[in-house]
Amino acid sequence: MLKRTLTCLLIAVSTYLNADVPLITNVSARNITSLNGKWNYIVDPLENGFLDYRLEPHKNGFFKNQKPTNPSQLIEYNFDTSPHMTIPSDWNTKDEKLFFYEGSVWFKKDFTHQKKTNNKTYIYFGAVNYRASVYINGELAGHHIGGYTPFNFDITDLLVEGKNFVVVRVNNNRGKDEVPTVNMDWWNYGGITREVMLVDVPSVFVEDYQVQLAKNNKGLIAGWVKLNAAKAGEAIVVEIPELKIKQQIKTDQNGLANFQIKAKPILWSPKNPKIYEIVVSKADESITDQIAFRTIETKGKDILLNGEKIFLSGISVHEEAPYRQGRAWSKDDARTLLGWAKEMGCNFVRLAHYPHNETMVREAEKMGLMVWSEIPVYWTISWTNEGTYNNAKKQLHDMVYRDKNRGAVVIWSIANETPHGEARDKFLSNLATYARTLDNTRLLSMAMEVNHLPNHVNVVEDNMNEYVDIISFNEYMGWYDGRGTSEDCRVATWKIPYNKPIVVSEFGGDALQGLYGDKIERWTEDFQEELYIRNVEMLSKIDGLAGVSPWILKDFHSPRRQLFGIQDWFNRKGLISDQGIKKKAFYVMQNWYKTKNN
Ligand code: GCB
Repeated sequence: MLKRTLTCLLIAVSTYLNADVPLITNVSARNITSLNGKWNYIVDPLENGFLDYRLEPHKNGFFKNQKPTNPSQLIEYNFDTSPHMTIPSDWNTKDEKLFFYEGSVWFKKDFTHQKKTNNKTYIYFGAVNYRASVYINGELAGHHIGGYTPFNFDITDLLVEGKNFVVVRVNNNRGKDEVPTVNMDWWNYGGITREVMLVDVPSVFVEDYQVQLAKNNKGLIAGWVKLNAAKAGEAIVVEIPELKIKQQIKTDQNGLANFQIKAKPILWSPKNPKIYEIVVSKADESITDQIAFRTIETKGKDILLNGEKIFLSGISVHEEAPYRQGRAWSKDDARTLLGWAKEMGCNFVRLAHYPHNETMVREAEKMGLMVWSEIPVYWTISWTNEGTYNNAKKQLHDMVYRDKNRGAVVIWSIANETPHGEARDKFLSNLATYARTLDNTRLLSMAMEVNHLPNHVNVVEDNMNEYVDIISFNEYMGWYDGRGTSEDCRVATWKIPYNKPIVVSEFGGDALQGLYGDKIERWTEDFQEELYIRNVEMLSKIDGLAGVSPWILKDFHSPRRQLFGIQDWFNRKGLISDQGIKKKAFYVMQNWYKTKNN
């Protein structure tokens, strides 16, 4: 029986199994205990932590964190004498030996806990890439799949008074049917890459809420508050002190309370990123949040923020740390990356190619940057596989749920550079329809591809156009596309037959910072600068151009980038080097954005 359970577990973990525990919203405003810091780790390329040499369930699975009870007992692992890693982080940049490692690593941390009555305790992970199996005191708390979305498990009954331990098996093997799939242009950083915490809440608690303007209505705040339990008659108070709003509501039999409040808040915009403090409370708890109010819509080929036309002066950003390599996760990381975007003159960031950490989105809001957020439905994933679809759907759901109260988020994007085809169309149209049911107040997009025809004719045509609000596409004129020279931009013509706003979600080319030469010499800053000048010239002429987010803010690690002496495992399309030095092309964008409306 045990054998079957473990074998099933391994299979399930490698395909799709998410314990469907609803997400607690705004965890950092709750009663939390951080589990960041030192964790012991054991690298496990052969899954010894689960299986013995016959691939039978191991009697002493690593999740048990066993210690010998007498000196002759054989136990071939010991977390306490194993090295430690500081969490959050990725193992690839924390341990030299693990730079290229993809597989399993087990992590363990000890902690103390005082049990309280009428209380629940959850363990919350901001993200673990890609598969996580979480054990408390040797017992399974749950599994999660998906490297960029948060998850939590109720561990109340697994905790003991005093000393406890948590073990997490993390596995980042790529898989054909996964999201993303086996092939992508960024580092598959493995590990507990975002914050970990214990969250203490009352037994009946406010699990989730939405406080935003009603769709395109500047005078009505609409939302709901939801308890974790189907408890009717619970009194909830929603307050926005600065607007002198205090509204009492009562939950229905589903534990849900809807509300609508007439109000005239100052609207958030890049020029005036006004944020209100709101408080959601009931007798035994009070949650404070920071919320921005704004409207976003399209009209013909224009994007309107608060009813006024706005150009999205953007930049694409990977969640990679400034100055050091590895995953970004902290407030400092966010402020540095977004600070560079502001310095460039941006009012918009495309957070590529997966949901970034919550801090990044919150900081963008504070700094006056509109956000495009996306899921890693990237290139050619398994369009006909139901598990793949459900996985993408779940990641979309969790992205939207986590950030639904962030006014700065204006665009949800559901795919990047996917190939035309019936199965793909079915997959993406279903996903788009689902996205609308999750949130009908924001704009929907997906980064499409360009069809390059003879005589420099570029066409953007995609069956998905009817499902999106914004036509966005990635073009690489002067780098991959055309004849690979920026001169092509001068003669290029564009056919984009839709009456919708156009956002060019990528353009660019590589340059090694500090390498100079002729403007036709690849990899030099001069080549990249020229490419940017010509692209800006070309794109400005496109009818309906409502924004751009060139590729990319900063050089980032990618296993696809092998050119020795130039790339050295970096995609060098950054406008800033991995060491934080600005390249010449940075100033091309800065100068262009000075002429725009931000
Ligand atoms: C793209 C992809 C992006 C790559 C970039 C490149 O179109 O969307 O993920 O990193 O091109 O540098 O080739």
